[in-house]
Amino acid sequence: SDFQPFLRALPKCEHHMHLEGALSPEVLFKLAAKNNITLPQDDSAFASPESLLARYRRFTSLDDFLHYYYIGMSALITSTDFEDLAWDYFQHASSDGVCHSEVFFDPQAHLSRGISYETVVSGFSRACKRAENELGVSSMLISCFLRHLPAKDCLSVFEQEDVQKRYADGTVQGVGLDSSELAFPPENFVDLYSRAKECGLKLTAHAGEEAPASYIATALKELKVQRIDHGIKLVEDVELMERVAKEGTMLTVCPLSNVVLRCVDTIRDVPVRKLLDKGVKFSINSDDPAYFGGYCLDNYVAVQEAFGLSVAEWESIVRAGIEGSWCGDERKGELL
Ligand code: ES4
Ligand code: ZN
Repeated sequence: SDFQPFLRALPKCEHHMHLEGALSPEVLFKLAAKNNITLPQDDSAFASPESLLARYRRFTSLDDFLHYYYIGMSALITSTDFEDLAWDYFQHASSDGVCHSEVFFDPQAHLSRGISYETVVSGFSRACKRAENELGVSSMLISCFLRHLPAKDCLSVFEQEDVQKRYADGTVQGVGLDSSELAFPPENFVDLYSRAKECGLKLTAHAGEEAPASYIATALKELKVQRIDHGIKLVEDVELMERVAKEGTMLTVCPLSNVVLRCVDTIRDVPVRKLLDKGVKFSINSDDPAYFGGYCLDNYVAVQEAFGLSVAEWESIVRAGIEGSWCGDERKGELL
């Protein structure tokens, strides 16, 4: 049956989307030419946008993807580059029927290339305002810290004056933790998260994407996160799953990402049915749409094709996504 129009019309919220992950090979090549950035010449994947896209279809792991992701974003230089990238995403989101989107960005991946925090945030925040005004899509910016870097470096970026200024003025409202997972457990970031909590920021972390359920338990207990990004390994620990269900903590699940990065074999292996049956709240998200071959609605359609959910089940998923959003109650009321 053709559920696509029904799924498009649902008032969807997205909670797990990396703005740098909206950079398509085509835009990457254009920006590299404009900004005089040389792409790696020893990797034939960078011969053309087409060959790069073909390479994206053959990712073997999270780390294999991250290698290309960090090279890709090296073409982003000016605040307009960041604005255009985010605006491109918001247009896709809007045409997918996304009403509210809480979006990640990776400050350290730009600071390390000599791009200032203000350049990145001013560009992204202009796109957020434009999305609100022209598309009616509300949004929130969440700064992610790179867990493969030393925790003390993450903390010093967090404490930077220009970074603190954008938390204080409400332009950036949350903190996340991303990048390579297995070798970099959440307990390394206790100091960062306790400072972020003191500052009144929203807290989330990638956990249980490829690492075991124990990383989810630690993120909840030690980092005191309010959400878990991915969290698909939760089903390996039934007791923890029951606790997460009882506490109403939302997982931000990314089905196409999990398949492309080989965290699961097929969409059918994303634990949608188990989460529904145990009453664990989750939303469905695109993660890095330009790399994983689909925006938000593509992920909804893929879940429907694999699981054949009922209208009532879809309505409860979307309602959980609205309730689990970090927008104010007034905005939630408009979405419900
Ligand atoms: C990411 Cl899928 C995923 N996992 C961890 N870190 C990331 N950064 C961008 N996408
Ligand atoms: Zn992610």
